[in-house]
Amino acid sequence: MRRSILALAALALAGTLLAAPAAPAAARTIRLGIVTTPGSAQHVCATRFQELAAQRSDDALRVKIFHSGSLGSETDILRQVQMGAVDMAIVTLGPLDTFVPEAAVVGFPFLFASHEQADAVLDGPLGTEVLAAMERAGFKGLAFSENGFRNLTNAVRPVHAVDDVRGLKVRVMESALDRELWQALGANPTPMAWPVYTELQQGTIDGQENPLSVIWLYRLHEVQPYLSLTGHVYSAHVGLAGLDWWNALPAAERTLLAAALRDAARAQRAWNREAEAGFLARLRQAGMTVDEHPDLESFKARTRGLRELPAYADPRVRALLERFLDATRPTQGETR
Ligand code: EAX
Repeated sequence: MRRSILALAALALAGTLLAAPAAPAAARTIRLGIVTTPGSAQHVCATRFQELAAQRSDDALRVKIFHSGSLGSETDILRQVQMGAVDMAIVTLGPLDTFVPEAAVVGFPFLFASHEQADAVLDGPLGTEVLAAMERAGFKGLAFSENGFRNLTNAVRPVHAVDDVRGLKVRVMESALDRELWQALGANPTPMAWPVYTELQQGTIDGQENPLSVIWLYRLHEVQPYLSLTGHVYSAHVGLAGLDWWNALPAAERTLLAAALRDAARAQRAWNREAEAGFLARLRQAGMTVDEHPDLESFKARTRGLRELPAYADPRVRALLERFLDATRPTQGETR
């Protein structure tokens, strides 16, 4: 008896010694894809998520971040998540709308008047509905982080009013909505995957639109002399997982990961907002001509009727858009 206990103890000890150093028994590596580079909004959220997941699981949940286009474009990343080749992703909502038409609702021009309003709606029941709609395309939508309000840059002329946009070749995301939107604004929109520095440099396209952090991080000031603070669309990011992969996880891991991503998204949004003024100062210092107060009324006059766009033709999507418009209805004196 004594001997067998000793033998068992020895076996257990040997087992401990042979085990990989400090790796908890159930360690899991989670492959997460983003298109952008370290320092970007997606990367800030991804690294915070990585830290929180590791901390809260005693290092059992290890997020491996694939970044800088190593998995292709955001559209490519989404396809890989659908197929299970990648477990999770943080992507811009634009390219998601070709998979999940409800995503186009969030990108309606001049929908949100402020960050606070975007948070209230996207963290509330309407945002939850958009996340839930992702299941129909094989995604588990988990949390909204942010890219920010998008602004137009170009190399041809200062853009003050919407008529200045006429005929500009503007790169847009691979999004159903964005092509229709920029056509309605009078531009000549060209859908392209990110990044687009070379195309701007070579003049294949005249302009593009993105939040200030992206314009700075991708050094677009080197090839785009004019920046107009149009803030025409609030560009959300979404953290999501492949639905089948997600459903196969133990419930406790799903709970931990969902909370970690939500917390990471909140921290990322705060970071983004704090950093924005600094990006504007740097872009100006780098020589960009900035129109801080473009004639937004002229843009809004053109975008008001856009609920009739094909991107909102599906009655389910249209109904959701109407509810978003109701929830964000401007108060007296403000305009959308
Ligand atoms: O996330 O494709 C885009 O314009 C995105 O905003 C860009 O990848 C930054």
